[in-house]
Amino acid sequence: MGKSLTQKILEKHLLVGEYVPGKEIGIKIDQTLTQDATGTMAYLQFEAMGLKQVKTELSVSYVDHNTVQVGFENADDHKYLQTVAAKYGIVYSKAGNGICHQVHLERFGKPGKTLLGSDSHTPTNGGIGMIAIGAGGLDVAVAMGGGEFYLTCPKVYKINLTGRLQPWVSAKDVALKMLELFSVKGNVGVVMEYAGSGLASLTVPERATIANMGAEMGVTTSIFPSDEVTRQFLKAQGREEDWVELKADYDAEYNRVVNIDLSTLEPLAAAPHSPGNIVKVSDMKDVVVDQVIIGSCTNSSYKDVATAAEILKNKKIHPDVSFGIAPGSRQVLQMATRDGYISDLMASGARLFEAACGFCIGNSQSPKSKAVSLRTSNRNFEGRSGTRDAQVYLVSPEVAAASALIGKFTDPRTLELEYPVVDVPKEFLIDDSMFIFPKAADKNVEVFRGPNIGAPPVNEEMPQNIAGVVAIKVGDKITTDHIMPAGARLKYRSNVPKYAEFVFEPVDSSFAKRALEAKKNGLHNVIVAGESYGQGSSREHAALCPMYLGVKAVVAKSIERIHAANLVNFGIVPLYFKNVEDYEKIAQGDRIELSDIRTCLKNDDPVFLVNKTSNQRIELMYNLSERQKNILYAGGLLSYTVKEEN
Ligand code: MIC
Ligand code: SF4
Repeated sequence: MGKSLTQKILEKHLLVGEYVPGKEIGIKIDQTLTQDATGTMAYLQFEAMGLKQVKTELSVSYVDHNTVQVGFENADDHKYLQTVAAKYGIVYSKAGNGICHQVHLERFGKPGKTLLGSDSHTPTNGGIGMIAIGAGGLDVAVAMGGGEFYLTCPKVYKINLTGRLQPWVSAKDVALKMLELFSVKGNVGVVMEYAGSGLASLTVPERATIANMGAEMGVTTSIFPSDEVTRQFLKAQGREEDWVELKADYDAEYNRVVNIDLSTLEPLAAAPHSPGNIVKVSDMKDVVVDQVIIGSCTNSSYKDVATAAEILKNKKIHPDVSFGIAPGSRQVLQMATRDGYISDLMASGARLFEAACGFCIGNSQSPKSKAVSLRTSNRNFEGRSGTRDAQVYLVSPEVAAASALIGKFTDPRTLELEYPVVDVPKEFLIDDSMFIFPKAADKNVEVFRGPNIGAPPVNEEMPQNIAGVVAIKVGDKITTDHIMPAGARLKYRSNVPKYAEFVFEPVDSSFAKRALEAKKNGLHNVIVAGESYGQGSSREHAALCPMYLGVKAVVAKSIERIHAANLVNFGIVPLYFKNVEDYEKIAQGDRIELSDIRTCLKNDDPVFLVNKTSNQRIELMYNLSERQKNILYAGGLLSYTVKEEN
């Protein structure tokens, strides 16, 4: 029987376990990436583990999320990242060089290699034929030190693409179609592997857009073969030597095969407040639009910017629309400037933003109250834009530009305009001067630590009994943006005690105080949640800060992959209801006990939650490998790794 491309690459990198879907495996990581918002904690943990230098083929530290620099905190973080990179042999990408996933695709992504990134959109580089996975910063720190990365050996779905996209329909619409088909939950442990004759017409940046939004489905990653299109892209980036041909065997078997005829797709949008709420743009036509922004790691390539510019050339955007554009990288910005596209956009009334995440993470460009905001980014969770009652829709650059022009949601097929076809350039403009390449790991570099940078907190060992209180009960689809808001709070990422004050802020701003009070009184805190808890970002602060507040367990109907791994890494036990109806038997504030939980895990016995307030006994399940149990006993991966080293 033939092999999928996923299986081929994973088997080549297998260090622990066997390639059996559903079982835990440990793989070798060739490359890592971090970004500033997760990076400071990842490197603080790298240091705390006593690791001496990076052992990967390449590790890059990007500064792209928080470049606003209100107050000293961001700039201090940047300097810390720069000095720590120099000390341990990591490439540093300065603020202004672009968004990690876009820049990595341009300059470093290599077909057939593995990439682990402390950002959930790391799978973007699946567009160039990598197994690229998002994880918490601590897992990335371990991988940088040469440790294997553990994941559940995935099921592989084949997405067979045929046909060709019609004019005005683009890669974003494929990504949104996938979300319509698969939704934002229930895809844990799956890799989406793209194949079929339709691939030939999709460029690498378009493939990257599709792989990028796989993150919203909760899959492990998405991957495209490395073919002639990939070779052309790498050649244009001056890196043809990085190309190898990679594809699945013709007789490969998959867990599921789904066919998509590209020629049948139409412009789509994700309506508030979930990337999985898919609507047809043609059904939205009378909706007035207040803000439009093109950018983010999903849609900020040269083609995206150039296409918008071509649509808006010699026209003015609607006077009531605030329209902005954030190119994905300095390469895109420089080329679009050289080729006149930025000037066309400026002439149309666009605002130019830095090549960074910015608006996408909600730390700038928050729309007005109740605004309708059209964005080409990948997440429209409630409040993520920084405006609680804003209605954010996710759309393609084509829909964004057309709607900015008309002032209403606009199906671009209705514009009296020929579709501007923008090809991938034969040669990209290559200027690597905003990377700082390490000389060799230089032990003498003094690491800069501003006052905002604290040591990562270490947890105590797991108690024999978890006894305390249900600190909060939340519903379904709670994202990490609900648990640990970013936006204006981002600047506290390196200061856990301060950042912890904002845990669950968008849901219940009294949570942190309450939890800390209970902890002081010797009670353990437990979180009770519905389905798909911890969707979205990889931010480990959504586990680390609750840990700091004394949270010992999460009991949920289901938990998303990266978050479940982060909980274990910070010594919080992820538990599931055996019968989901039991969710109703617990209320916030109930006194509860999970007796002998340590022994239960050791003996593989079921865990029971005794609700002392209502006198009920609820059976819980867990899905933990022996390695994960040992991490939990130690109180988290940091203590576990330090213990193992000594
Ligand atoms: C996001 O898009 O939510 C982020 C901000 O990039 C996060 C990482 C973070 O919270 O720092 C992600 O996707 O993992
Ligand atoms: Fe940055 Fe937004 Fe991409 Fe996250 S999703 S990496 S915040 S651009």
